[in-house]
Amino acid sequence: MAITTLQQLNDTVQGLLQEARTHVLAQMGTQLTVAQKTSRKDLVTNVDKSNEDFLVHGLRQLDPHAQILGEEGLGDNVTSMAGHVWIVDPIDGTMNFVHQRDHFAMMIGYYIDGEPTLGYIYDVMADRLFAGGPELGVTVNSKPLKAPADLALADGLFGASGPLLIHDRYAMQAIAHASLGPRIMGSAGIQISQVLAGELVGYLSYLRPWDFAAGRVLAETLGLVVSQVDGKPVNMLSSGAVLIATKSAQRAILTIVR
Ligand code: 2AM
Ligand code: CA
Ligand code: CA
Ligand code: CA
Repeated sequence: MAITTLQQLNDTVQGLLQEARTHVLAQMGTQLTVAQKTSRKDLVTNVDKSNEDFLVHGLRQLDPHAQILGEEGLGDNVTSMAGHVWIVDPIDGTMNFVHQRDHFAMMIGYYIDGEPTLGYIYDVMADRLFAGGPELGVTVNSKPLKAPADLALADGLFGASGPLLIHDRYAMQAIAHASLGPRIMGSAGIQISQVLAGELVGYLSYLRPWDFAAGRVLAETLGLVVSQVDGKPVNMLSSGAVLIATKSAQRAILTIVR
């Protein structure tokens, strides 16, 4: 079937992710191959690679002229956001995947000429798929998701990053103290999905493009704000501290960091 509308593309990508989930669950029943990338805390498995390969090939069929950026390097060497760009994190939370067999996500972000267009965060074990974008709204397992309330930092749980909280970067201990308490999941995708669902008032972490590409699309669609810690816009092709929060929580956090 030829894809002519964004809704059809959205449906097809959700089907691709469900198929990917089936493969990942099957591979979890076999011995994993685990390797270190830069350190003992930075892992990659055979499933990260095979799932990226599956998703990149699937997206390539849907959108043959697009550029595809994948964490494990099986896509293209993307240096510009011009045209159609897909950004893929095949397994977000690889450490959780290896040690917990839970609390990991697949993520895909789609940008057209730099404009957030479609986003997907799939909590694999919970079978909870967040999907959509500015034109279509956001759904969870195909049911419309309402925008979360504009809670203040003082009235919500704060999604922290383990390393940033331990080393107190970006005033993270003060931010956590000002909130109802910090929560750390070890997966950007899971924590961003909790902000989307109104379960966290914000999330701050040092992130690479594939960690926040999907989340940015979904968060902005729901009236949440995505920025650097100085309030400046994020750049989709660089890494840095990224804040995803309600408008009220963002105001409080920017003041604390400043
Ligand atoms: P990953 O599992 O896809 O690598 C907690 O570790 C979160 O931060 C996960 O979402 C993880 O994504 C991401 N992450 C891990 N190491 C990172 C690094 N060195 N820089 C940025 N993000 C990282
Ligand atoms: Ca990784
Ligand atoms: Ca990631
Ligand atoms: Ca990953």
